[in-house]
Amino acid sequence: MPARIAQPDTPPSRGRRRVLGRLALGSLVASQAAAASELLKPLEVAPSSRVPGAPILEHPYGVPSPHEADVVRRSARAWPLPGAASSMTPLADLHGTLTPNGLVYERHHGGVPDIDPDQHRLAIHGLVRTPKLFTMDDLLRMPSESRIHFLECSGNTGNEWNGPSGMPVQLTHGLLSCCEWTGVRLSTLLEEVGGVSVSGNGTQGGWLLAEGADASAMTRSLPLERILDRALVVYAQNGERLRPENGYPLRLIVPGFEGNTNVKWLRRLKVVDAPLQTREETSKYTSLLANGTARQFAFEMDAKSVITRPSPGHRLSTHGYYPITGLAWSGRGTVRKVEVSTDGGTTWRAARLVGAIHDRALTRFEADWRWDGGAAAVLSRATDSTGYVQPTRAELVAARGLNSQYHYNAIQQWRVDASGEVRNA
Ligand SMILES: Nc1nc2c(c(=O)[nH]1)N[C@H]1C(S)=C(S)[C@@H](COP(=O)(O)O)O[C@H]1N2
Ligand SMILES: [Mo]
Repeated sequence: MPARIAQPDTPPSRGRRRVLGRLALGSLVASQAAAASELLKPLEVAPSSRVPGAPILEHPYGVPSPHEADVVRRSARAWPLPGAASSMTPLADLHGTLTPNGLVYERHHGGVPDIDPDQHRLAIHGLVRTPKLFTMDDLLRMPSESRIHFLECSGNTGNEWNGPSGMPVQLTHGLLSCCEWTGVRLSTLLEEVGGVSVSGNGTQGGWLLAEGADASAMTRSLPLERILDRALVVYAQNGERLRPENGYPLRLIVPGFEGNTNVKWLRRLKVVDAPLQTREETSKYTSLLANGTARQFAFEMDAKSVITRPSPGHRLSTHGYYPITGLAWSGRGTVRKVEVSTDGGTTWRAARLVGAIHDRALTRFEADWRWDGGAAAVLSRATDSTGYVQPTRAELVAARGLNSQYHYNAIQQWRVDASGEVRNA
């Protein structure tokens, strides 16, 4: 298990502090008066209209505006092993629910391999009727499916188990992304190898061993019955082929299951009749409970939510209206409801769910708020389609103890002080 996370190696507030006051209605009213008198004379020609713009093809592959240069992945920690690394999604600066490919969080156990798609093969073998090797061309010629799903590392937010870490939302919740994934259904591939022939001696429908072609050869056993109706073997994310760091040319997507089961650089699927007890499901990715027993195969990521604006590092510059916005998700279905509190959890009210609500996908919520200038504490609480309600930290610790870093999904509070400073305290 990785050592506990120390203070971030990047300052908790970003280089360019975002002052949320630009969005405040209070300042809008003041600036509207100035703007109204401005409008009595003809509008100036915009300086950017006086000169030709940059030529086309300056960037054959487009890049963000240089003004957004600090919206990048960051890491909360230095990893002790070569190739082991993670980088986190800048949640506070994103809008809607999809994560741009260049900002999808990364977690590698053995570095990013360089794989030639023409040489890459996917083997499907074990308890199947006709084992087969698939080329990328074979897979691209099969019926495809595109679905929007979140991906969350089971270690996400592990730094809050012992109370507020002081970190900003990127470093507390940024092992979280959401993409439209395109590929072939696992069930279609299993039909292609003639179906599974599991012996059925008490193992309920068989398990699937998935293995990556990276230096860590990430290997997990998955219960077939629970994933067959939604697992995908994907070659594309958000409309383009997978990025190298996200599994190019092929990865497994198991919607709602903890990040590490979504094996990247996928080279092998073996149908077996019982879990293989690999390193990643025994020594790693099990949770030691307070009573000394271990919680193993805790696949689903439980319902969770977090406020992304305002969040630590932001400063509210004027009193008045602020939207409280953030993300909610559940590994067990859809988000049914998000409530927010601005008084530390004493009173709650329903937030709006903005945009389409997809199964096992990030869902954007927004609530209206007037900041009167006093101290406040903003929180969000998700309820999913199973009726499960996101727990408080005290409830979570009572159930799981403090021995494990994994599957932390408690309600997260951000404090706003009288100066408008937002902190994770
Ligand atoms: N082959 C392989 N697959 C892997 C990993 C890895 O190191 N090697 N990391 C896992 C972990 S722990 C997570 S959280 C997700 C991260 O996926 P991402 O880097 O695309 O965000 O991939 C999983 N799949
Ligand atoms: Mo992970």
